Amino acid sequence: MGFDKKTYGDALFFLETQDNFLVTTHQNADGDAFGAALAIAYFLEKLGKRYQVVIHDDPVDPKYQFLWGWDRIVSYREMNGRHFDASIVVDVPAFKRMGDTVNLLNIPERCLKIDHHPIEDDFAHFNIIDIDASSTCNIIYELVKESRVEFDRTFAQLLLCGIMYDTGRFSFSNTKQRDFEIAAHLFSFGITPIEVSAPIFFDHSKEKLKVMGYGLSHMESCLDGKVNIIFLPREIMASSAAVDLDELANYSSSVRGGEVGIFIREMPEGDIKISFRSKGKVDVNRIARKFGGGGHIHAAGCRVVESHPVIKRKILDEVSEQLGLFV
Ligand SMILES: [Mn+2]
Repeated sequence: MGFDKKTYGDALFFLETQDNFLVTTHQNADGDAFGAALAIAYFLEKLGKRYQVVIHDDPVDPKYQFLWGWDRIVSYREMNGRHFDASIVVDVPAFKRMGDTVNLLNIPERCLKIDHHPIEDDFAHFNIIDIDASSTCNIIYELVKESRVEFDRTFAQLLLCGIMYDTGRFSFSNTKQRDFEIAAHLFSFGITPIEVSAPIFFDHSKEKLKVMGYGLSHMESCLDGKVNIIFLPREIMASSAAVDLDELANYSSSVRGGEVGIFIREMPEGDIKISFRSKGKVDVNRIARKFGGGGHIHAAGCRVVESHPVIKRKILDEVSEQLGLFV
């Protein structure tokens, strides 16, 4: 599914004619979320518009402080009921994924959503969705390209952050030739790959590495090794809730002979967060959606209020049903 230039034109018209923007993204913001939100902020700055980047997370993940504009992001808690005239929501497939910042979207008809996930609920009045795009930053690249604003080193840093994060440094199954074309252009502004990849992929707190070690050493194999599960119980999560542990999901699906990796976390809030990864035979988006979440065929997630053994059983039933179709 692609879309024509008219759609970009409509989005650019919206950006040019509105002012006092809220820019927001999903909770537990990741590299694409930060890159996309800040690239939009930078674009608005170039257009001479007023804006504020607000995210649910508190504190904001310091891992991304190398990015332009990081110090301008505020948590929802710091907002004190500020009013906005228009909203731009990036990388958010479903309303509830925004966390508390949904409370700031008071004018739905002046809400522009830019995303590369399949739509789960149609909360925005105006959508730019391209599910073929590897990241939301790809779509913003195309948008800026259609505008009167010139690319520069700052755009390059922000957009490459999202593209490199969501493609796993140009290696995940979603990676396309277009990503390399965009990257080649963006790298021409003098930024180097390591400037972006080092803070995102090669910089970990000792606390995080120890939790990852716990998760890996307690990994469980099910369905004849086709499914590998990493589980972090509440007592481990209590000390590491703010740590970005998403890499453990990738490790769970990297086990030789496995088809699906599942990463289950008992959250301090009382519910359970589940991340799915698939090598391709199993559509984990389908499974995540059954439990109120979503994502892509290869990577998806959900949050449920159930006990760990119960939800594990239900998920394994879903996976074995899908694998049965392919065995
Ligand atoms: Mn994304």
